[in-house]
Amino acid sequence: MATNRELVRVIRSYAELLKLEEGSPQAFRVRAYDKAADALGELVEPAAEMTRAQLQKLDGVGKATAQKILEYVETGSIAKLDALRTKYPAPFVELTRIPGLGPKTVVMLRDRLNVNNVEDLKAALEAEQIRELPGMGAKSEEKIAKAIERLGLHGKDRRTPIIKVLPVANEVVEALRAVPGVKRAEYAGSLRRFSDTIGDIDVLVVAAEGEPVMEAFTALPVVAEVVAQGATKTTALTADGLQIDVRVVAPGEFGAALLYFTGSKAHNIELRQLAINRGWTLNEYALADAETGDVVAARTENAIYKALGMAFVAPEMREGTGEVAAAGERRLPKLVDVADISGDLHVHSTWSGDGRSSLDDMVAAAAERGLEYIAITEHAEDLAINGLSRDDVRQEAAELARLRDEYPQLTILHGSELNIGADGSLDYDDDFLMEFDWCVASVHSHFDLSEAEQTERVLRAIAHPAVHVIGHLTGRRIGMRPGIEVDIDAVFDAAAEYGTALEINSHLDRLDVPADMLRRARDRDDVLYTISTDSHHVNEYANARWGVHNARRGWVQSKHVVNTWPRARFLKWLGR
Ligand code: DGT
Ligand code: CA
Ligand code: CA
Ligand code: ZN
Repeated sequence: MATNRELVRVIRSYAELLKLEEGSPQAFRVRAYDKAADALGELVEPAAEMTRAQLQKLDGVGKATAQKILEYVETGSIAKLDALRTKYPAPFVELTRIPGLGPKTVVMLRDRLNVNNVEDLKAALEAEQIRELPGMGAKSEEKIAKAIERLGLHGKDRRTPIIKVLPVANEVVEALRAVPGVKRAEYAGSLRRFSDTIGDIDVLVVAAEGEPVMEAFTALPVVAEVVAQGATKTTALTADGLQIDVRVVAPGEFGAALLYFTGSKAHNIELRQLAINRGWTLNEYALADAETGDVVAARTENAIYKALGMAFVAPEMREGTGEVAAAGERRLPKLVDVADISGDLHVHSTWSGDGRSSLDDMVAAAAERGLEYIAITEHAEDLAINGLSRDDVRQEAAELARLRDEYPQLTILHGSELNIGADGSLDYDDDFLMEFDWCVASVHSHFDLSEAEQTERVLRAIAHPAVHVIGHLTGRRIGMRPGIEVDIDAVFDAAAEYGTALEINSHLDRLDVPADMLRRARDRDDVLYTISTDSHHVNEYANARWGVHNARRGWVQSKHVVNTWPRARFLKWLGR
């Protein structure tokens, strides 16, 4: 029976391909299917067991969507979706990830220049053919070329943003765990290390026999093509061209296999050297004596690290950037953990144009999650379609006063998410700003300025007395929009000097500040962070865990994350 997770994936693919068909991401049908996918994602009961009438009662699910869901549940596919996949193959759809190339443009590129993938596009750029198309010029060619470069879209060895990979990996491991004889199924590789983009999914399964596992795997609905099938290793592709490697290992070898296939390669190489120094070998089967072959440790990762004289290294840190030495010398940082989070300092509601849950619902959900404090931070007035006027701000303040009475256990800060202008200026005026309890300042525009200009505008916002934190520093959307270029060391220096925190935004397509930037400050004690969800819907509070994973990848310690602090300490720091 189709799981909700599977249905969400299928309906999302449909919405994505409809964008091309309809020529716009904002088309009514596209938005309808996206909304339906949201509704399915929130559902607790299995959608596959629901009747047509029940489905249509779901928010966002209309007649056509209900029909598609039923078709999928009954037949395992949707004829229209299959037709769209044939018409718009994955390498072609990938073109829409490039900023400035909307659905209409990529279809035009295909019609006029026979551009079917990133490779073709690069060739067309080199031949200066793009500038001849309506609405394009030499400047657009330059922009596109730069975006391809910065997004790392190279055609052949293409990488997929983590937001697309994680649901697929979860679908696979959950299905494999249900196969008879399977004791464990986990994903390893770059996904377990929580990389921003993923080359392929590596899944490890513990089972006595491989064949039944591989039979079940290759029969999964998410598998579109089997590349190679064996009893211990099988490789398959999804309809989007994402590769999944499944390996079956014996229970006694699971730790060694998990360690090896989690990587990274650089981390593995350092561990292997430590093993060699002790007269041992380390591979995907065991840590063993080089002469006798006697197994030293193999069952758990922990046992292997311990035998090598090291502390356990969190998967997010295994990048060969000093973690092996630190674990050997017992000086690994105490990483932030999701259980440490006690507040959320970037929260929207329908007061913002793009909010999707009401203020009352957002506050109720925060209280229900047991958060000690939140900051309601609607968009500010300079964001034309979304922002709050001064009048709105005053009205919302009155609502918050009412909600504070209703939820005495929750501290509700009246905040704002300000827009950092091209010159670093902010919304409203300084007197008005000082009345907020909490201000996030974020870049939402002018992504193309030079590094010097970007750094300048961010530094100006950091120095503003009303600003407590900089939101999603680079503004990147992983694999879709390159972030602004900033002098990150200058940003850290200024943040430390003014006591302004840096937000680690938890949205899976943002994860911003990026981990490699965070790592540059790992030895500093003077830079503070928030890990916030930037929620626009009650379901998004749960995204905090993604922000935490990203922070851990950046070696961020709990003590430096202000919203891990208990309320009293946090409020004291805030000066109230
Ligand atoms: P990806 O898939 O490109 O996002 O990155 P990974 O890290 O998942 O790499 P992948 O799928 O090629 O291999 C999974 C893990 O297997 C990798 O992290 C470490 C291990 N591995 C692969 N090839 C080698 C190798 O040549 N030497 C060593 N020591 N480990 C390897
Ligand atoms: Ca991989
Ligand atoms: Ca792999
Ligand atoms: Zn926001």
